[in-house]
Amino acid sequence: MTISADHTAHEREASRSDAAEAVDELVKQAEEVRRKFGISLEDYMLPAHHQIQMVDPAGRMKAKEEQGTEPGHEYPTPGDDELLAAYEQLVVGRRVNDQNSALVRQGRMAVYPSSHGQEACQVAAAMCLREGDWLFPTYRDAVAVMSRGVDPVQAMTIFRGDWHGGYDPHEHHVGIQCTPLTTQLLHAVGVAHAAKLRGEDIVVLAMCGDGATSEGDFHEALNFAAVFHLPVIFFVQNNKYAISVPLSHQSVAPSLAHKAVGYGMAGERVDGNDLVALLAVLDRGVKLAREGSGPLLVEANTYRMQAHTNADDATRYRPDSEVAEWMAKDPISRMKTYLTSQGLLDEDREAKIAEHAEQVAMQLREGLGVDVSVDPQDLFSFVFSKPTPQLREQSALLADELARDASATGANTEEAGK
Ligand SMILES: Cc1ncc(C[n+]2csc(CCOP(=O)(O)OP(=O)(O)O)c2C)c(N)n1
Ligand SMILES: [Mg+2]
Repeated sequence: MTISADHTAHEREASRSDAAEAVDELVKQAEEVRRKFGISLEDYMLPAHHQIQMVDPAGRMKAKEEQGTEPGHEYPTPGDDELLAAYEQLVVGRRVNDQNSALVRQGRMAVYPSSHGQEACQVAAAMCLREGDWLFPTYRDAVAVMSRGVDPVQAMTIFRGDWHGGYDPHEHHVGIQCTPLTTQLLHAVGVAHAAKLRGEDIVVLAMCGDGATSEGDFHEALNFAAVFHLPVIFFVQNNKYAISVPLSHQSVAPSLAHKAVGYGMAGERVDGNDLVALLAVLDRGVKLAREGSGPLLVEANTYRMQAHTNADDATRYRPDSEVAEWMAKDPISRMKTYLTSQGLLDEDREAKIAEHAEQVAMQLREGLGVDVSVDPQDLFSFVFSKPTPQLREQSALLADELARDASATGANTEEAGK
C-alpha cells in the first residue's frame, strides 16, 4: 500500500487536532469537577477513602457521614420501588443459583459457575441500565443476564454444553457470556465506540472478575475507553479468588478501583453485598456516563461463597472460617431486614416473591430436563464464516468416525435381529 504525502499530512493534522481536543476535554472536565464538587479532577478520579456502604450487614441504614461518601463521591439513596423490585430479583437469583447447582449434580447441566453470594452485584448490574443500553457478562453472570430479561432457560443453555448459546444478543442487548477472560470488555468498548460515532445515546456496562484485571485485554479496554471518552462502566466483582489464586497474588494495588486513575477515568469501590449502595453507585455512574462524563470503574467488594465451578474443590485453598465470615455479610438477609424495618416487606409479599422464585426454578428444571438431539457437526458451525483448513479436516474426521459408528451399530442391530 502506498501512502501519499498529502494523506500523511492530513493524518498528522487530524491527530494534532485530536490531541488538542483531548487536552481541551481534560481542562473542561477539571473545571466542571471543581465547579460541581470543589475538588481536583485527580481527587474525583481516585476512589473515596472508604468503600461506599449504605446498609450494614445487620440490615441497618447507616448515617450519611458513615456511608464512606465524601465530596465528589456522594450518592442519592435509591427509591423504594427500585429497591423492592431489586430484592425480588435477588431472591429469584439465589434460587436460580441453587437450582442450577442441583441440575449439575443431576447431570442436566455440564457446568455452572455459581454467583451464590454475589447476587446483589448481578441484580444491580442489570437494573441500573435502560432498555437500549448493553450488558456484557462473563460466565459467572447468568443471574445478571436473566435479571436483564433474558428467558432463564435460554440464559442457562450455554451451560448444558450442547449448544453455543441460548439467546440472541441483539434482542435484549446482552452480549454472550464470555469464558475467555476479559474479551467481553473489548466487545463492550467496541459497541460503545460505534454508538458514539453514530450519535446513539447508550451506556454499556461490562463485567469482569478480580483475576481478570491482570489480563492484557483489561488494560487495552480501559485505556481505549478513557482515551475515546466512551460511556462504559467497567464493573469488577472482586470475589477474592481467581479459581484458587487469592487476590493478594493477583494485585497489590491499594484497591482495584485505584487502577482507574492510571487510565484517566474515575474509580469507586462499593460493598458488593449491599444492594442499596451498589444501585446508588451504578445508577449515578450510568447517569453521568449518559451525560458524557466518560468511563467509570466500579469495584464491588464481595465473595464467591461456593467453589469456582462444580469441577473445583475450594476447601483445598481457603479456610472454612473465611467462608463463615462472609456468610454473615449475606446480601439477601441484610436487604430483607432493611426492607422489613422500613415497612416495605411483609410476610404476604415475601410469600409472593418466594412463589415467583419457585416458578423460575421449575421452568429451569423443565427446560433443562428435556433431552435434545444435536448434530455433532454443529461443533464446527458458527466459529468462522469460512471454516479454516484445520476445522475442515477435523470435521471430515468426525464425519468418518460417525459413519463407521453408524455402520457398526447397524451391523450389530442386524446381528441381534437374526
Ligand atoms: C484468557 C483466559 N485465561 C485463563 C482462563 C482460565 N480461567 C477461567 S476462570 C479463571 C479465573 C478468573 O477469576 P476472576 O476473574 O476473579 O473471576 P471469577 O471466576 O472469580 O468470577 C481462569 C484463570 C480463561 N478462561 N481465559
Ligand atoms: Mg474472582
